[in-house]
Amino acid sequence: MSTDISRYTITAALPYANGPVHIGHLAGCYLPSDIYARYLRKNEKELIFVCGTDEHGAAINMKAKSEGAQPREIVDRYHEVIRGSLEDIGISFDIFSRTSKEVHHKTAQDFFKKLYDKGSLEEKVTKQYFDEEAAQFIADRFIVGECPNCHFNEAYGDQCENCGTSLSPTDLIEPKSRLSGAAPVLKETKHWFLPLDHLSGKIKDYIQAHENWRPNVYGQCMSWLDAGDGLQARSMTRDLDWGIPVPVEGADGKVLYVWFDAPIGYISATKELKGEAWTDWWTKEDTKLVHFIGKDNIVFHCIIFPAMLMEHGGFHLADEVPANEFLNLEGRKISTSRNWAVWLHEYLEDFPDQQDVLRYVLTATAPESKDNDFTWSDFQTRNNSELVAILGNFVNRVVVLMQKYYGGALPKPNELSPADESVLAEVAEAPANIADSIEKYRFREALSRMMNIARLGNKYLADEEPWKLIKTDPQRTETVMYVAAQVCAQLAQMMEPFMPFSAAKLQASLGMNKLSWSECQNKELIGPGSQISADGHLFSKIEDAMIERQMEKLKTPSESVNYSPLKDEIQFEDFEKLDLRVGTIVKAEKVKKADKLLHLEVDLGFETRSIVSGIAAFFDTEELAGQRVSVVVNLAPRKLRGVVSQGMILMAEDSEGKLKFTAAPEDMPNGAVIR
Ligand code: B3M
Ligand code: ZN
Repeated sequence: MSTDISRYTITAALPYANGPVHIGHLAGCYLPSDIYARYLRKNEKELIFVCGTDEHGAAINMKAKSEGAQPREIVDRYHEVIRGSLEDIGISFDIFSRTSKEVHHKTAQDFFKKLYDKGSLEEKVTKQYFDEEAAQFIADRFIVGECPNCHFNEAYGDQCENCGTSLSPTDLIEPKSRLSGAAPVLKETKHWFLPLDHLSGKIKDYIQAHENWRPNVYGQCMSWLDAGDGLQARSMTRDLDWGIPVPVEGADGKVLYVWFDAPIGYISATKELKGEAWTDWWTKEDTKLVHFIGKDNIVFHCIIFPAMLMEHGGFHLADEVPANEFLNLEGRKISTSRNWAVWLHEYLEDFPDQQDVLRYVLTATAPESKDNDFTWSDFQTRNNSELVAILGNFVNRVVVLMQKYYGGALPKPNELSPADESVLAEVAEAPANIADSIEKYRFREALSRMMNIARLGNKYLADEEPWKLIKTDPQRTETVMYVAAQVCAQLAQMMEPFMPFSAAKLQASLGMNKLSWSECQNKELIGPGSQISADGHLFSKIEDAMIERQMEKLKTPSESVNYSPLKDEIQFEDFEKLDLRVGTIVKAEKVKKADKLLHLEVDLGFETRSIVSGIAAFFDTEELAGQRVSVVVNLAPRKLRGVVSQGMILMAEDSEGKLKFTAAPEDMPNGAVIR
């Protein structure tokens, strides 16, 4: 551990207050950051561990629209759900704030004003996408389209979550509004841009000074910096009615871009926590600033936020950004909209008092260097064959034998054998080995090293067999039980960062207090005469039935499914304007230079129509001849990539974005009216 660090500022990504948190969020940043914070506290370091809910931006608006609610109602609900569930799983924030607070609004506005007054922001009138049906500008998560970089077809207007690339809405191929589904039009609007292009030299110097960062982080940043046209200026304001008002003249109806205000949330939360002394934690060079995030947040924490801080001046930039990759669930990407997730609040209900099991499994399988997969069967196996069979079994045997032979009172050791000395030496070395891993943000490795203490204890008991020894050599047995108790005591201490609930329980059973990390670097952690209680039970077997129930839950949507937002109410007369007919596709071919479009010939009975449809990603042209379809036949003709389309095929879109035909029954003739 570096000696010239006076204090640590630890941040964990602010979860959007648009829904509950799931195991992906935990594995991504909340667990690793908590392990690190608990480790530093045990090392008696001065630190703050800050987080809170991210309450602006399209994510909140979309959720509000989908429920016909106001954004304020959404953020109030989910701030509480998230705060409570993270607290209940033991994430030990020093503050869990929220960006809708006045202190944050003021901090973010002052920050923006400083950049504005310095002339750091470029005021530009540009063309932005406008949803004519929803009558509002759309950006960020309001707009989706094909990513020009990896061709993921659900990329957002500000970022592709699949490849992490930061985007502008006009980069998207075939963008569409998530409010109305319509293709947006470009309209002029004024915004203030952070000139990342002019700042890229300074940003590159900053990144290159951190070659020690995890390869996935360093590599990602360098690839953006070295990409063809390099960094682009990015708008730091939006045309939205929910967010932090832009504090300058001529900005009515405009708010700060959520990714401008959100990272400043770490600073405003520090102000709440530390008052005027907040500057120690954000401006001093002897502060170590560590951002814990998921990989989709790298561009914002390593490029944009540092650029903002540089431009503002006076700030200390992040020293470490140990971003995790993604956690998948049963082999598939976790998806809130498809309810393919294990929700933290539901886990806590289904597995009461088993917080540490989830903490253990998610740390043991953490996606630290590559995406990883959570399966319920692995969860059960790790609990039953690692926590119960290795750690729990060892502790229980020591506690039971201590009761049986000595009524719980730890005996004085007699002469130590070489085997005893070796075990005690390993007990004393364990904290340094675990610290080495944690200091390198290798929490999986650190956890494994902690578990090795239990393996050491099991082997020692198996080798020494005190249950036999007691009959022939009670003196030797006293020494063996004393040594085994030291192993147990070290486990009780070293479990703390990873499994705080079980650590507290075991410390209580052993009649010991929390020790500092340095106090744990000893061969005797619990002295002769200590009273050890009879309760050594830490973990319970998880039965198949519990796992089957979880698998069942994955198959049934719950309230967490996000349905597409309802459109505004219309009159019957509006509907009557539509002319819908039955048709049959007679021919299909790809449209040149448009990955998603097919050019179809559709037999409508009374004529054959040419129609262009965005279904290429879901169907091969050869399979479409003869497909029955429902067609809107009185749409004004449109030219798409040079091909005239005289109508629209009606498709149903499921929560995964997959398209399926809404076809009429086979015996209904082409041209029949659909009403
Ligand atoms: N609210 C979380 C996300 O992108 C985002 C993090 C903000 S950290 C300042 O899912
Ligand atoms: Zn992409």
